Amino acid sequence: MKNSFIKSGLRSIGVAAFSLMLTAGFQSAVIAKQLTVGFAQVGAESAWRTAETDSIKNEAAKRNVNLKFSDAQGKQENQIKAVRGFIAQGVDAIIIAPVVETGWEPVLREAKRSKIPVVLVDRGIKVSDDSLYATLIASDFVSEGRMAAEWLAKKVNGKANIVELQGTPGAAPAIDRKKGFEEGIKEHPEMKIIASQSGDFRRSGGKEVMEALLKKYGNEVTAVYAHNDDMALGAIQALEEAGKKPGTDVVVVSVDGVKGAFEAMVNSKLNCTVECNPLLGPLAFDAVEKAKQGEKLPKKTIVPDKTYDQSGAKDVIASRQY
Ligand code: GYE
Repeated sequence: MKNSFIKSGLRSIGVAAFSLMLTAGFQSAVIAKQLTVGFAQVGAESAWRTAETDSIKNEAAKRNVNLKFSDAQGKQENQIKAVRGFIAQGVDAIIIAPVVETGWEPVLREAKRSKIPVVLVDRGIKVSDDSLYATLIASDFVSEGRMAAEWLAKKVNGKANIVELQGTPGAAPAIDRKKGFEEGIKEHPEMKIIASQSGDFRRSGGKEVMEALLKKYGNEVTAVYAHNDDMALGAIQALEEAGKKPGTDVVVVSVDGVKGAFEAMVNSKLNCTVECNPLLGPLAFDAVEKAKQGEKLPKKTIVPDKTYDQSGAKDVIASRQY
């Protein structure tokens, strides 16, 4: 009697232990399920962009995510095609760095219908229904433009003839960095934008536009505001080739804070850069994981920025990660 009681007790403990093992095994299988994530990248127009791509790729590898990478070569139609491809493959989530702000509704609706969460990185979009994406992780570009304007205003004592080198037409950072800068110089009536053209966020674009504008305006130009460092570096080259001393004869300010900008500040050719952090991989995959778990995310996470100029460049250049 006693014996059979103990036996049945042991049996039920055994059953309980076995079922516990099964649940634990099942749970770890669920946790370990490898995520497949599509990343629709803009292209490789700038050092910033390459740093962002590396950050996303490295973080995917760290988290054992199967990453499907697509380079749209600067064209929205390629990005849309890539996103449609990701949907057709049934990926678990999609990360998009949208080339331009508009034109996203149809493809995002397709992703939503397929229940694939979309995480936007670095550039915002304009849609009437913000449930079409889970979250946006980006800098505040208006504030970057304002910070560049404020720094320049101090440097030139509120007086300058400025050449503005814009980013890609229709891209959020081009629109907002222009807006913020214009707001920032408004209270300085003697700060004027004498010419404003797109250099497409590329070094070659910055150089070509600057060459043409120098031919047209010559010595009138006293400052350059570039929407990114690559264009500023191109403009610096054009200024030097025209026999000018960038950083001295013409004040140059830009946005991003890439290594090349710090080198140019150490060499006194670039005056100031407003940092825009491209290392978005960890935040992007945190968002992907949360969205997959059904967590509600804030519509926007703002990455903080900081202004750097020649005075501090030497001290921090070695510690810059991109
Ligand atoms: O500033 C620029 C670029 O979208 C914030 O894109 C990004 C911008 C960055 O290529 O260099």
